[in-house]
Amino acid sequence: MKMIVTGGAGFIGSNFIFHILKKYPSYGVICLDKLTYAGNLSTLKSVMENPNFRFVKEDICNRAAVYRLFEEEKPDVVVNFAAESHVDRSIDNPEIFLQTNILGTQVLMDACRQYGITRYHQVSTDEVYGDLPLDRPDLFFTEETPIHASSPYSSSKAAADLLVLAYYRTYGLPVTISRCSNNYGPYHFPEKLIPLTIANALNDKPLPVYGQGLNVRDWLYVEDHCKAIDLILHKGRVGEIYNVGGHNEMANIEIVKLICKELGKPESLIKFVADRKGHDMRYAIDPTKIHRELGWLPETKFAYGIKKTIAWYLENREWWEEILSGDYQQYYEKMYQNR
Ligand code: NAD
Ligand code: TDX
Repeated sequence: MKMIVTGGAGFIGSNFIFHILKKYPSYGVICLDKLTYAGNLSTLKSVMENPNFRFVKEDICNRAAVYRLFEEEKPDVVVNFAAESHVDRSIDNPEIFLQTNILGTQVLMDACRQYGITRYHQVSTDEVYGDLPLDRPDLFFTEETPIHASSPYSSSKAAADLLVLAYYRTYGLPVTISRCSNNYGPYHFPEKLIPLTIANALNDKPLPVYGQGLNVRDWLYVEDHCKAIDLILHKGRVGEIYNVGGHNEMANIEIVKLICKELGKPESLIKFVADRKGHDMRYAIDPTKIHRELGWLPETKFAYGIKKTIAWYLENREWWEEILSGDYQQYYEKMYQNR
C-alpha cells in the first residue's frame, strides 16, 4: 500500500505518519507538504531515514507538480491534512485559506481521478457545523447536522467538504470525510490555545483568554484522531462522513487554569483580551456513527493526555522555542499587542 499524506509536516499529519509507519511497516508513505509557517521538517526527523518514507516539499495547489508526483508514485490512497488551519489568521486574511483549503483539495482530487486511487480521505473539522448554544447541553453535532460555518477558515473547510461529496456523486471518486473536534498533543503549533498557554506560562508571559473564556471546545488527544482516520481508511464506507470526538467538553478558562496548576504558575498570568470576531460558542461531537460502524472510541482520557502533552513541551523546548524565535514573533505581536 502506498499512501500520500499531505500536510504531514504539521501537527496532526506528522502524528498520523508516525502512527502509520509504526503500525504498518510494509506501507510506503509520501509526505507532500509546502512547509508553510506551520510546517516543520524537524518534526519528521525520526522518520526521514526510514526507507518507506519520502518527503516532498510542494504546494497542493501546484497542479503540474502534484500530477508529476502521482505519475511517479502511483499512490493507492491519499489523505489530505494540508490546510491553513488557524481561525484567527483566516479572520485577518482569508484568501490563502480559500486557495489551499478549497482549490488545493480540488487539485488533489483531480489527480486522484486522473491516476486512479482506491481512497481519497479528506480531513475535515467539526467547525463546519457552526456552533451550539451553551444553554443546550443536550445538543451535539451529528453527520446530519446542517453545514453552518462561521469563520473564513471553517467556511473554506465546508466548501472543500461539499466539493469532495460532489466528486463522489459526479465522478464516483472513492472518498471519505472525517470531521474531528479540537486536537491536542505533541507538535501542536504554539499559536493554538493549549500550546500557546503552555509556552507563555513557561516563559511567565500573560495568558490571553478571549472574551470571558466561556467558549467550549471538545478536546481529543491527537493519537485518537489518527486511529480514527486509520479505521476509516481501512473499514469506512465510501461516500460517508464520520464525526470524531470524545465527549470531552471544556471551557477555555478551565483549560488555561488547569495548565497553570500543572505548571505551578499563578492564575494572575491570565489576561482577558478582546474576543475573536464571530467566536463560536460551543463545539460538541456525537461520535455514535464511528463507534457503531467502526468500533472507534477515544482511548486517552483528558486528565492523562494533558499531563503527557505538558511533559512533551517541557522535554522538547527546542522544538517550540525555535518556532517562537522566528517569523512567528511578528504574528504574535500583530495579534496580541493591542488586544
Ligand atoms: P497545521 O497547521 O499544524 O498543519 C498544516 C500543514 O499543512 C503544515 O505542515 C503546512 O506546511 C501544510 N500546508 C499548508 N498549506 C499547504 C499547501 N498549500 N500545500 C501543501 N502543504 C500545505 O494543521 P493541523 O492542526 O495539523 O490540521 C491538519 C488538518 O486537520 C487540517 O486540514 C485541519 O483543518 C484539520 N483539523 C484540525 C484540527 C485541530 O484541532 N488542529 C481539528 C479538526 C480538523
Ligand atoms: O490566545 C488564544 N486565546 C483564546 O482564548 C487562542 C489562540 C485561542 N483562544 C480560544 C479560542 C477558542 O475558543 O481558545 C479556543 C481554541 O482556540 P484555537 O486553539 O485557536 O482552536 P479553534 O479555533 O477551536 O480551532 C481548532 O479546532 C478545530 C483548530 O485550530 C482548527 O484547525 C480545527 O479545525
